[in-house]
Amino acid sequence: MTVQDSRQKYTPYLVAALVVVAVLAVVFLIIRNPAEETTAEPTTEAQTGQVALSGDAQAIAEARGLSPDDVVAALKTYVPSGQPDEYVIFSSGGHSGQVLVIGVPSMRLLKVIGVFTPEPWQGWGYGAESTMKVLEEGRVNGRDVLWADTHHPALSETNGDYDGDWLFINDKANARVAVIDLRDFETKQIVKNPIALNDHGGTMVTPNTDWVIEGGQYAAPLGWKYASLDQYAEEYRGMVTFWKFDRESGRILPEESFALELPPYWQDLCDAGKKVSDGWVFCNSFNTEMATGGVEEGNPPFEAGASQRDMDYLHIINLNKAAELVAAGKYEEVNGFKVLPLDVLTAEKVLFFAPEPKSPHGVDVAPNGDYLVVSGKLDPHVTVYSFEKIMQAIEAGPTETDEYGVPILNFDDVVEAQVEVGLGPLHTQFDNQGYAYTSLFLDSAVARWTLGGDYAEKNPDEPWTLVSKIPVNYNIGHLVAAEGDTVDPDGKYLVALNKWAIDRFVNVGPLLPQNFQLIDISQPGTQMQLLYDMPIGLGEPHYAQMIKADKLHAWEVYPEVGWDPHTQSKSPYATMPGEERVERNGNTVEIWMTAVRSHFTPEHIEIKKGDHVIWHITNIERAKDATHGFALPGYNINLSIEPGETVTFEFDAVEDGVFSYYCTEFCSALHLEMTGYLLVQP
Ligand code: RUQ
Ligand code: CUA
Repeated sequence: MTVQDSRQKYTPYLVAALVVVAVLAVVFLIIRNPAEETTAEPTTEAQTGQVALSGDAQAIAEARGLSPDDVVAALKTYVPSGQPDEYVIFSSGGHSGQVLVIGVPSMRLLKVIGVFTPEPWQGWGYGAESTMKVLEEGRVNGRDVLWADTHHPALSETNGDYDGDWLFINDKANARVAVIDLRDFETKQIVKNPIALNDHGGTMVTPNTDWVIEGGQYAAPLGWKYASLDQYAEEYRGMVTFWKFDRESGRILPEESFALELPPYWQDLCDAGKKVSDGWVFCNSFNTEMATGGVEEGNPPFEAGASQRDMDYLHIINLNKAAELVAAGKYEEVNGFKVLPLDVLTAEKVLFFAPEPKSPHGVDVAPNGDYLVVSGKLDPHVTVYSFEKIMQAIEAGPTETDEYGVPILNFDDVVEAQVEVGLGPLHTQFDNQGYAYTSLFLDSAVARWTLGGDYAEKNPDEPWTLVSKIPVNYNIGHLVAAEGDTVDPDGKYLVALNKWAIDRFVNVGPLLPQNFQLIDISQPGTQMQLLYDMPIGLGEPHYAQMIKADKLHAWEVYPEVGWDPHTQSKSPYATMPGEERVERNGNTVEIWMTAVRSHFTPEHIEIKKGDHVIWHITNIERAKDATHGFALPGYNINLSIEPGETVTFEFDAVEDGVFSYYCTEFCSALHLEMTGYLLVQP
């Protein structure tokens, strides 16, 4: 069949299918939301016309019942074997306490990075000292907390753009922040917030990653102290913490970090200013009612008590000024951590409020740093603040304060625009065409709307207007566009992070996966196309960031044989072939071992019950992907030793017997033979 024949044969089917799709789309939209304008357009002929299917492909499409739109979506997401994806998503793993790494547009899961929770494949938290140290840093009051509610990952930035070096993520449940090194995609540090037990508005970074922001959530006395709820206004406080990040050491420096004491409103998400607003930080808040719940005592329940007022407060923070005050010693210490007290913040003009409607959630700074977008969960608008107007209002001197003396700017003085986008707006991302995208939780949709100001030059639509909406399935929380929160967004792709999947996948019982939906946003106007559904079956991710894959520069193997990933330098315990040995010193036995396809050296280790064992294993391989595992049954030791890595673990030989250790990665044809005996004499 010639191309011409196949086109001719395909055309009637195409036209029929287009009609059916168009009718179905209209019917669906009418049923779903009769009051709303039809905004999701069927794919145009021009788009589908690009696909000339061969006879085989057409037969497959017909047999599988795929519409022309489906075929286009498949072509846009398919990445052939051996080809890498164009973008990479770093997503929170939700309750799993981990980070998910996903390729775009294929939506292939590339890795689950062990962060707050032990992860067996990576040997994360099963004896390897470098991993145990990090998890121990995450202890809360001396107690192991081996899960987390991870919310917001933040890639490190240089001049407001992702640089592919580091990743940060917070644990909402226990107010912790983790640092991941993107040279080896391993977690290097966990810091526990010394003044708060939970957080939410973390992590976000300032444009050069000098500070990692961790905003609070549920107010409590700072420093994990007790105070009765009757004392809420006096004793309970909110907070935002600024963690100092040091690129050189790859660590957060707690001794150079500090927090702000804030009124006991529930601070929510934050974002760092950029370009014109560099040096400022914005956090939204709710429950400025200071509701304390207690339905059982006849009080309004939290959800009502915290939603009475029409306005809450956008927090506007002069971070540079705050850092100067800390340097000048104007702080107090809470649990050994520097905290700038509220009265200092007000006296020194570090903190301002702007009213924000109604149970706000999320504040997102536009690419040029000139506008801030706030969504009110119970308000169908997004409210856009002008940074310039905020500065003018601060300059003019606000006349009102809240009961803690924090100056309140006049709403009308600082608002640039309000755009009606739909029900339950939450979070906003940006693209390179002058559009903003807001997730609509209640509508289960993504709204595309136009920015005004300088962005208006980029597209023909009226500034500050809703352009179109695309339905998503279902109950979207965050959304992520390619580099969509940087100074230079890419557009192209957007992923909706949907909380509910309902009917999208095979029934796997009452606990359903979440649903990541990939959307093509490359075409202007009303043409957004849903491309792909990816189920997430290990926790509820919150936020994610999407980086151009070529900005990442991870190692293929560790730089030198004998590498310690924790210090990112050569380990003092690096063991080269010929240096393998077992040394006894009193009842301490120290083992220097190598691993290579397909043996461990030594293969026999004989010790006595009661010995203390210090064991080093170096994977001397230089070949890409030549990872060896190491399992020591009975002692809960499980390692992943990547090419070049040296791992150390210790244990007391409290049990006698015969323990066959073995490699847990199918590394070679003789992998099953990669084993040895630890003999513990009674
Ligand atoms: S938020 S609930 Cu990022 Cu919408 Cu945590
Ligand atoms: Cu090494 Cu299997």
